[in-house]
Amino acid sequence: MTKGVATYIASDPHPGVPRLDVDPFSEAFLADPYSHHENLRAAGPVFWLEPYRIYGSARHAEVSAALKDYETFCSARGVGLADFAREEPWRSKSLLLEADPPLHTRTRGMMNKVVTLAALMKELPLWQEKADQLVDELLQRRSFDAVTDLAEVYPMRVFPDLIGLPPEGRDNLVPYGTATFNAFGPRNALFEETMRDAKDAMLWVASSCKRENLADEAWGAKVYRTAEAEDCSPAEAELLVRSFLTAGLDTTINGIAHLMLALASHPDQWRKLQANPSVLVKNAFEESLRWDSTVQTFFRTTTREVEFGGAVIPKDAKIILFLGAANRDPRRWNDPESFDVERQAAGHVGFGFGIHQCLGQMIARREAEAVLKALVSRVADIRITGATSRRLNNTLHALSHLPVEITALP
Ligand code: OVM
Repeated sequence: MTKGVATYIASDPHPGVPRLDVDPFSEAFLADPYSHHENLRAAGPVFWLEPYRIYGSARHAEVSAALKDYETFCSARGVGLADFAREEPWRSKSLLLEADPPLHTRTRGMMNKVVTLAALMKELPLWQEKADQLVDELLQRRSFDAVTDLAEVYPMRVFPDLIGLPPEGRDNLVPYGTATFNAFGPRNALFEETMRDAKDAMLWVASSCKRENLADEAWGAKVYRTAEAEDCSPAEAELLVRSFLTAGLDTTINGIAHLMLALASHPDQWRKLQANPSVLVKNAFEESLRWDSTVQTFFRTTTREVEFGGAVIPKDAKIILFLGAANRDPRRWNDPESFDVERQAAGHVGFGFGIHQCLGQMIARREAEAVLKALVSRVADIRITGATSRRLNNTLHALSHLPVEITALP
């Protein structure tokens, strides 16, 4: 293995594979991925991206099929551009995200005993109270930023306590998540910037995963206790806690941010939701994840030559899966560009699909639903009052600002 620069040059694709000169990590693409997706889907079920010499897929059928076939499309060689068989990973591999069976079966099985609906249910009254309180505060102000004053605030008020993280230094969580998600992409300016900015955050995260720094009754300590009973070592438990810290904040923050964007920009859907919240609150969040997927891309690596999407992909090839594009594939969804709270959004791949499907999806849903319930019972309407802005990330579709005004229900 060589550190840093990969010396490996992928062989040319088979003649039948469409070749695209598209860079999905360019600023233009990252700033507005949806305007580029149709070009990718139209190219074919599978294509070759010349700038990185990798395969890609952007249609729902193939993206789901690749995610489902974890034996052929493996994760242990990294779910970013770097192939861990040829390049040292920038941090020790995640025992969940960057693992295959049988290791993944053991670690995920253990974590499924920590992340349970029953355990989550105990948190919900407090989570709702906190969401209600936050929306009451925002109603006092009327005008606020739905990203910095809501989406970035609410998960920080519930998630770190759920894990039992040290009270000091929690503001390191988002920079650490941002860095990890940038690191799934190429070594571009975003990557370099993120690695410079997240040095302290990396140290804080490493120390916060240690048993002695986690509150006794919360989920971090529960990982260590469950690990003992389930054949995972304390060293593995420490790394598994890291997965919570990495994947738990920047994802939910942008999920809630896009939910707010969806509702604020679709007043008709907001009215539908208000007319029938008991049915539509759950659906609205699911649809917002389909409509704007926080995690836009993940990669897999082939473990054998495979016939896929009418092409032959060789062994040891990287393939980028465009989750956000699959979620708006017209072959799968009617009127895919429209945000419709009544749509059956199940089957979207915003949480992935198959054995790696998001471990924290219940947490994400309960957070978003608590916010949505607080809004629906208090707010008459949400109006966008200024320019929406984004921050670019190699993996996440992320918002930085969404100025809005809300008015109270009579
Ligand atoms: C992990 C991890 C990191 C980033 C994302 C993720 C979306 C998991 O460290 O396990 O899931």
